[in-house]
Amino acid sequence: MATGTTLSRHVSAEEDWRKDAAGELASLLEPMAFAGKILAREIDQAALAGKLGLAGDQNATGDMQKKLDVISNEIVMDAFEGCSLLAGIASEELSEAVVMSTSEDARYLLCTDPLDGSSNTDVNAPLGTIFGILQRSRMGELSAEEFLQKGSELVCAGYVLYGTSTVLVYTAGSGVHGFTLDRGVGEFMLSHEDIRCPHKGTVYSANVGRHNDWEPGVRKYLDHVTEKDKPSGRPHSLRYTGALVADLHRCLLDGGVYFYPADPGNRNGKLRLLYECAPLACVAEQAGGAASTGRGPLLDVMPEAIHQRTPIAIGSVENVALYERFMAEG
Ligand code: AFP
Repeated sequence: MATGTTLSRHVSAEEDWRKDAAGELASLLEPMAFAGKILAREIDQAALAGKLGLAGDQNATGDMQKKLDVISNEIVMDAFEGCSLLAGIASEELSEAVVMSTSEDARYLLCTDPLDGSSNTDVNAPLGTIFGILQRSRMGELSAEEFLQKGSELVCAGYVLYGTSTVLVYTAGSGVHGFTLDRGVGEFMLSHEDIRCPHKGTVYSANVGRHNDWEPGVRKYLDHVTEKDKPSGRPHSLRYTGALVADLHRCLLDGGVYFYPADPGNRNGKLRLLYECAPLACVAEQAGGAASTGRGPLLDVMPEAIHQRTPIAIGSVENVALYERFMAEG
């Protein structure tokens, strides 16, 4: 196609998403794409607009908020104002889920980390936005419990990666597709159709500075991947950006694994289940990859609280399976 394929053109072609939902996918993805375009501009200009540094408050889970954390949350919420399909939003930056539309059409829920990788905001390193869309199990007044669904219930999930280019990646259950922002026309253009995660890779992403706090099985996994063994392609290479979205994107395209295990300071892991790990696990599995808590499929975990944390290993099937084997052996 001479002009390329825009996100909206691709989504409308994917409208067999659910027979009774014609047009709903577009109505849910467009606001997220718009938020991604605005955020790409805000991040690009933040240093010139005095928007770097700390905001001065903590978020719901005790993280010190950066100015861009607050701005990102506002941009995502503004983008969905007036979206009659969205009943509510659960966000890393909000202590409680917020009601959006009370329309009888409001059958969907958004779980989001508006800015993943906040430690990178002031050093021009990668950042991301993570989103997952659930369906309501009932209508009427919204309750927080409606967000507590397994990742396997997600009907749409994805991320925006603000890196050397800005890329939006999503799945609605029919594969994983990537769109690169063409700033000249202000459109996300199809650039990575049907992303397939390599079955195995030779890259791992982890905060190895914490390895002394890791349980024995994880330490043995690290020893294994750093051993010299040319036939099996070891030692593997460490790539760790400080933004899960960026490290996962690499795994999806080149193969490899990202892991953030539990440690004494993070007994249930650091990453949040509902709006970080579950949406990315949905994307990874749809791309032919895998996502685990280290002891079982991450998409099977039933959340008990909106800001619940979980250990995670996500990426190529073989790398995740090997990580699980080392954890099982202890
Ligand atoms: P922030 O958004 O608070 O920077 O956390 C980012 C993140 O959730 C994930 O994107 C990174 O891979 C991981 O945490 C970095 O955590 P460490 O700084 O403990 O390695």
